[in-house]
Amino acid sequence: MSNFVSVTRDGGVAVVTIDNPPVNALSFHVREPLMQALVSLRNGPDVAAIVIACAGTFVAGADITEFGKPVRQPDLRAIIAVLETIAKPTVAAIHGTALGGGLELALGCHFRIADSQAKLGLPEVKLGLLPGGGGTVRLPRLVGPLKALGMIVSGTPIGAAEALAAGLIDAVFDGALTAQAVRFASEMAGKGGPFTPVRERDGRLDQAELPAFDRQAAELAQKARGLEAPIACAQSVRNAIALPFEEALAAERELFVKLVAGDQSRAQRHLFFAEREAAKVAGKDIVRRKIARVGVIGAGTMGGGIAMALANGGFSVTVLEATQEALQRGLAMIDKNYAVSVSRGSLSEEVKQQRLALFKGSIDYADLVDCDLIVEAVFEEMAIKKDVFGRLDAVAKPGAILATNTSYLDVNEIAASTSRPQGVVGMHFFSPANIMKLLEIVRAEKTAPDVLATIVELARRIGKVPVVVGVCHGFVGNRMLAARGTDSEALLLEGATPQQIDRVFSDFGWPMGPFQMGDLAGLDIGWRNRKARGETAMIADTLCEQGHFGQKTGRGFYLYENGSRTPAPNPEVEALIRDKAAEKGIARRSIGADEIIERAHYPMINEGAKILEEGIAARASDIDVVWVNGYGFPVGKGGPMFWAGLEGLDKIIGRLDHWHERTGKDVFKPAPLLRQMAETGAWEGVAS
Ligand code: T1G
Repeated sequence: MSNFVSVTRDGGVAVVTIDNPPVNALSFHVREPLMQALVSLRNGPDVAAIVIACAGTFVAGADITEFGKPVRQPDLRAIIAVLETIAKPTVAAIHGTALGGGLELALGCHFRIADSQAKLGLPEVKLGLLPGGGGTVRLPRLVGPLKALGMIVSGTPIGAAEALAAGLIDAVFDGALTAQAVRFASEMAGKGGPFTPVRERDGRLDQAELPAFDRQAAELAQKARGLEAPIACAQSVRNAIALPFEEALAAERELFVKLVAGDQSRAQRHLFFAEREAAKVAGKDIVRRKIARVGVIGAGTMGGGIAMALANGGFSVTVLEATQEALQRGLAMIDKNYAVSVSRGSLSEEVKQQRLALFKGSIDYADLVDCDLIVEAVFEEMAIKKDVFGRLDAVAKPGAILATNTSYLDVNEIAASTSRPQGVVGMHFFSPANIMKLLEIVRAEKTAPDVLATIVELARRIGKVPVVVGVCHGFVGNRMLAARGTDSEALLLEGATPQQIDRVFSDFGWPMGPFQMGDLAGLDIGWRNRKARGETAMIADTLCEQGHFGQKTGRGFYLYENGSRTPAPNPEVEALIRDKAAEKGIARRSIGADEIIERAHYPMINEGAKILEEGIAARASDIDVVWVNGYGFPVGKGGPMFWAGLEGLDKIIGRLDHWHERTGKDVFKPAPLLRQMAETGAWEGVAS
């Protein structure tokens, strides 16, 4: 047989085992021997039943690295077609993760049994695709169209218990799964056929469900924000109800071929690998420090969210505040946040209690002496940070890691305020810290390699997407955010409106435009930062001087009547902009969407190039991971640096030169690396 597929016998049952570490992706070198095995077992006279099992985890899908290349036969559909011609019972033994093509392979079997900890799903939509191995046509036949629609459009795997209840699997076992599968298969063989392939099971496909299906599909489509895959997924599941099996299968293929060749899927596949690349820090063999107990200093919005993220990852957390009152307020907020999750059904009361049991509150630094990691989340002021780190340095045990959640300040300076700069690192969480995926891990000059490796591993353990960045003002994300916003005031003065700019951003795929985002976060935050840096923004400063900070004051760039969160145009802002433009002698004109896109996004990309030049980010793809996971850059565009490739570096440089000439602003002056990359057509020379 082959190294990747082996066949063993257990009585009359043949066990086909796939072994292609790390996740048993269905690469060509797996598919070919798998096909051979199935063909030979199909007519094997002494084979009563067949079990498909895997070493490690069940198949986690097609091999994503093969996409975009010519498909080598047999492809997955051909293998499943053979599987469905086998008259003797076939059983998939699922443990770990059965995802994408892996679940589709299992849907080609007559029966599926699973370990109680198994996860089953069709996450292709997260790669800008739809299940291309018959999943959209077979899954609805087992779980019903509405359940299938939810699973395929969300791409979120389900657990074994839910899969059993939904009719996706036939039994759940704890341990010795392959042996259980052999017993199950023998029993089925003993009962005798015929065994109905899933493709022939139409019982759950009720045309009468179409109206309800279309309503649900329409709701999901509204959330797609320009992504093609969710729409294609819904269409393909609908075909399973409305069309005969073969026609629906052919239609699925057509949609798959179109999507896999498209920019959106290329972008999302880029992000899949970029996230994994970003988590690779130099020195695979570095011994990580043991982290069991964590301390968090500050129980405000950020501190509370960070403490929850750590507890959700299974860590014991000591929350320290300056006063009892502040501590109680912080712990009450944590309790309330968990209660909200319970009320929404996304957390059980039992798990809530388990998590809360991991928290300990204190107002005494001495209670941090047994912590392996302490994360500081106090007010964003250098003097306060230094005071905290000085006190931490005095109490923390040798080898403890001291982390700061600063989003702008110089981590080298903070580290220098301790006697152990090698143990200091930045952990820049994004608000709400218990939800947002991104963690910018700031490597200071003296941060020890094992500290970095330990925090990257910890980040993955608490479900975060880690990206290691160097020290500069605003690190990668906030620094590029500033560049993106540099010209937004000029756009207003020259003729655009906040609504217009925000609409262009949401059409581009952003969850929200800069003015709505400013109102949501609070205009006073930017105002304080500008004042600290001696910078001004005429319109925003005027609003803040008038006490209009956005949603929290009911008025900002938009109006929020009666506490509503829905922004309404603010005529006073439009008048203010006109007055300021007149004051500055700026003739207002109509400004198009393209101009708005380029004057906001091109400086951002240019800043990204400078960040790469300075080594603040190791790879262009790291910048993409930061922006997609921390700032909502549209996944279908792959992140700012990937999108720059789609947009065309020559075009970007041409327009940057144009605006640099017109405005004289540095953000438009093309970075040398950008010109260099335009010659080579990609972010080469800098791993991407
Ligand atoms: N193809 C190729 N490589 C893969 C892979 C895949 N499907 N899945 C993982 N890898 C690599 C990954 O890049 C990394 O490599 C290593 O394996 C470990 O992964 C026809 C169209 C299974 C939950 O979307 O979600 O089937 O960085 O770090 O955290 O309909 O991997 O070490 O060099 O993520 O333990 C659908 C993708 C494919 C699932 C494990 N399947 N994988 O998580 O490990 S499309 C998916 C995952 C498809 C069919 C279609 C996760 C995991 P390296 P890891 P992990």
